[in-house]
Amino acid sequence: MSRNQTLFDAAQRHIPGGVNSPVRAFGSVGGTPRFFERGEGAYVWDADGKRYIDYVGSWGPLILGHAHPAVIEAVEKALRNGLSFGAPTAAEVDLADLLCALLPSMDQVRLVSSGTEATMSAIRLARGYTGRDKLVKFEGCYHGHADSLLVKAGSGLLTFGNPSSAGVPAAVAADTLVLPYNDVAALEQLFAEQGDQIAAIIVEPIAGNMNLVQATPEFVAAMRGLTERHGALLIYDEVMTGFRVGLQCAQGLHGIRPDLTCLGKVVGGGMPLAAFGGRADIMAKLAPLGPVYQAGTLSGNPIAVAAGLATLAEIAKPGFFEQLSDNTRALTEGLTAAACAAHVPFSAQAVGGMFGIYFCAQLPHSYADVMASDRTRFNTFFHAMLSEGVYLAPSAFEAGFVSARHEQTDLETTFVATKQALSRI
Ligand code: HOZ
Repeated sequence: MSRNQTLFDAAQRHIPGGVNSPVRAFGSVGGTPRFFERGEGAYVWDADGKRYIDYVGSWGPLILGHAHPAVIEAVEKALRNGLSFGAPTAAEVDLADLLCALLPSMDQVRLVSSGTEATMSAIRLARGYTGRDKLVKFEGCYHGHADSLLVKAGSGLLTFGNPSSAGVPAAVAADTLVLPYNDVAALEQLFAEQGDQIAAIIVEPIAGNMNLVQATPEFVAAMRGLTERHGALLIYDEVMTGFRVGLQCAQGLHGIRPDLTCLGKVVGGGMPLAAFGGRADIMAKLAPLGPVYQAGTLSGNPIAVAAGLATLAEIAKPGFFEQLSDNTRALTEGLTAAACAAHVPFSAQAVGGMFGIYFCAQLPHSYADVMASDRTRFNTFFHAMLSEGVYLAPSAFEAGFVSARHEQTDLETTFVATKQALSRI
């Protein structure tokens, strides 16, 4: 028996489903999750010693690849001074300054430990600031696992075919208004009817939890215009897109200023660190300045801050995103060409270091479009790629990620694997 299987069997004894986060269980693709022992650059090695080209990158944080020397050095240096103080440190001031310098929409920022904490806190802050309860989110967008956000959500919920979670009180869910992504008319109608009760829109500006779906310019303009007109806030959940699609994140690409922004993944360089921030008058409502409470023992943890600062220093170097974007685009173009040659209905797109692949001929614009893609084909493809040594996200509903350490040879190996895999579906 493979060591991955032995470990998975053992894991299920004391860990629900054998995993500490549901998508890892291979629930929608079937088979045995890989237990990883090591990562270096673009590669990971599983418990059986098999090497994979990794297009998951810990679900996005590892934009510099695994074990980047500058990040490891910064972490080792910080480690020697102690793991946590539960008190302010100079490095977290540096990180806050840097984030506010990089994002024109951000006057102030608070560091937290996970993307879920960031979105949950931003929503509480939006409600506290506006004095309103209702929240607008979009079908297939995933904003972490806080109660009010687990309504028609993406990511792991979709792998089990159920976009909403049990255990969310009906009264809480009732304040979450869910609309189709990219549907301007539905958004206008909702604001016309209930605009004075809406605290905020929260959106993944480039959705990465129902595979990758881009917001149209019309949709972005409608979200900004309607929130402004109705006194609601616009929250950009850039946990996935932040410093992944560009140095000014998705909001830089869209050319707009959200009122609040949530960051995670890349900002922590692979360590548990996230952030939310925005306009000074809104952030002033946060404790200890204002009445909206939010706290965390490990918030601004010095080791995580060191990893985040080291990562941001690397990605801020001239040409970084040009190179990463070129590589990611070359990947999606190569995959598309292979699928075309194999006469398999397929489409793909890339934004910065993030990509989506779909077993359908047209790029999706909504949750419904993504659900219409051929998931059976994806599952067969996923396993064929895995056996060829290419690790894709184990779900048709997750975006993929390329790191700065993926080289031309890795792409070429991926294309050869793709050809093999497509011949089996
Ligand atoms: N929320 C992540 C995918 N969008 C999954 C995280 C994990 O399983 O580690």
